[in-house]
Amino acid sequence: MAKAILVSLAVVAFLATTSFSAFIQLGPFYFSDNTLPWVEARQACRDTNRSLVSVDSADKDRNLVRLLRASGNGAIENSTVIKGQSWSSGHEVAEGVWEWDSTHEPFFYTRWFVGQPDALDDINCVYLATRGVSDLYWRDANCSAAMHFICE
Ligand SMILES: [Ca+2]
Repeated sequence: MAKAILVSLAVVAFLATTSFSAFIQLGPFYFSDNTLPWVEARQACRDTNRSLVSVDSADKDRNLVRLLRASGNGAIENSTVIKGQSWSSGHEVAEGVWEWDSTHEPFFYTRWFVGQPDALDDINCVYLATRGVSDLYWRDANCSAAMHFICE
């Protein structure tokens, strides 16, 4: 009995520490099927030799929005590949100092949603908002929140 419980615990521990992310590809971008906190999402991208997406230029931003709109009858929310709010590699290295983790570049290009980012100590990671008219505008959230994510 005790042995069976130990084996069960070992299986649960294995499942808890291993990500089984599946992705749908659209152009150079890979959209996760599952949700993870930011650090785990970053690792899930690394596990496939990719990085969390860095929206570090207007061209890349436009391409991402264009591809998603095309896959969703003109609306990102209708896209068949993006499942919801999605982590990017953007995060704060110090309060008010934003960086693309994948490239370690500061934010030169930005497309924050109105009123964003929140200037809060525990809100330090950037996600791309898909709901309503958000159109992948950037918002910051607590990095421990489980969200979908985009690798490249
Ligand atoms: Ca913050």
